[in-house]
Amino acid sequence: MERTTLVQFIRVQEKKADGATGEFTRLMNEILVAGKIISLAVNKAGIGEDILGLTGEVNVQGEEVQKLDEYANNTLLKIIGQSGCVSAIISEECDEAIQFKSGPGPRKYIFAMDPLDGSSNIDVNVSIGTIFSIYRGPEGSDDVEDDAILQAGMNQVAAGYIIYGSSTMFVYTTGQGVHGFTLDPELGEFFLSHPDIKIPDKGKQYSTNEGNQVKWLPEQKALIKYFKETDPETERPYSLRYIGSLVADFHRTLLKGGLFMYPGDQSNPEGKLRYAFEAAPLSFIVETAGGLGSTGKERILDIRPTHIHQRVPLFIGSREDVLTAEKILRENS
Ligand code: AHM
Ligand code: MG
Repeated sequence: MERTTLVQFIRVQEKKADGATGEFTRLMNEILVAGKIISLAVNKAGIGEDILGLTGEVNVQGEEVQKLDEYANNTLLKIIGQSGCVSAIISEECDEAIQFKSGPGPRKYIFAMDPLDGSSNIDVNVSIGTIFSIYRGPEGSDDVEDDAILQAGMNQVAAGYIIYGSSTMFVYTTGQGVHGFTLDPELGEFFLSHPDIKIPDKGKQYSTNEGNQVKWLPEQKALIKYFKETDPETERPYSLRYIGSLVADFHRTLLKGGLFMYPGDQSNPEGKLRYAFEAAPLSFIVETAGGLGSTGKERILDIRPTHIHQRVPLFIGSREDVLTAEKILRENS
């Protein structure tokens, strides 16, 4: 059977694009190399490699840094930074934007990443992932202004994630379909396994950390109550599925449909998840697949962040389920 590799797929897509210079293909190739290196490290965590556990440091978010977090961050920074394709990288693990002022290539793009999301799950063999997002930057500029770094999600050129699960998958979009590739561990190549993914218009599952209920606002409590009620016409009650690893929860929601939520609450009105590293890239993917990404009040992709580590409430998934959530939240607030 003839199989399409990720490299072949990206090359063919680029050929179809008007005015393509090959720069984007080069950047994507670098991401997939970094993805393979991180995948290998995740698979080997715990055997011989000294990369399981905590580094003893606390990151900019105030969370304990896992060794694998640091490893993934350094791997991506090095490979993408040296590629000559980017003028700046913003990372969930780095306080400030990192600028690349010299080196080969036109440094056309700005790269945003959560190098290893769901890191509290590393030590317990639960799926984790890398999330990335690509914006166009000011070409050849030596100083990338905040304006170029903090762009609205709808300006994304591409977004994707790599899930390190029972298999490793690379899922990405440039706005022309969402495509998934599975890593063949023997060949070390990603092969097209999920072409043109479409999220079901409505699902039967909701996904949230219900342990936070006591802190939730009344409208969020009303929404969860709705999903638990019995109504055969709307296929309720919904099932609850929550892994606590965003890439894994999102991947399931994308393939099966339903609604993932990380709402704001009394102590954290903006919720937990970050706009640039989590909400915006996953919203670009879900919208391209036919779903929606919302704060509960407005479209995620329309927001222009004001700082790199800005957080935002997130309601993401099947179109009908997100619209239902917006309606119930509105009616109860
Ligand atoms: P991280 O980026 O520090 O790994 O944190 C984000 C993770 C997401 O993967 C997940 O959706 C969320 O935190 C889970 O949070 P909680 O433990 O509050 O349910
Ligand atoms: Mg994260």
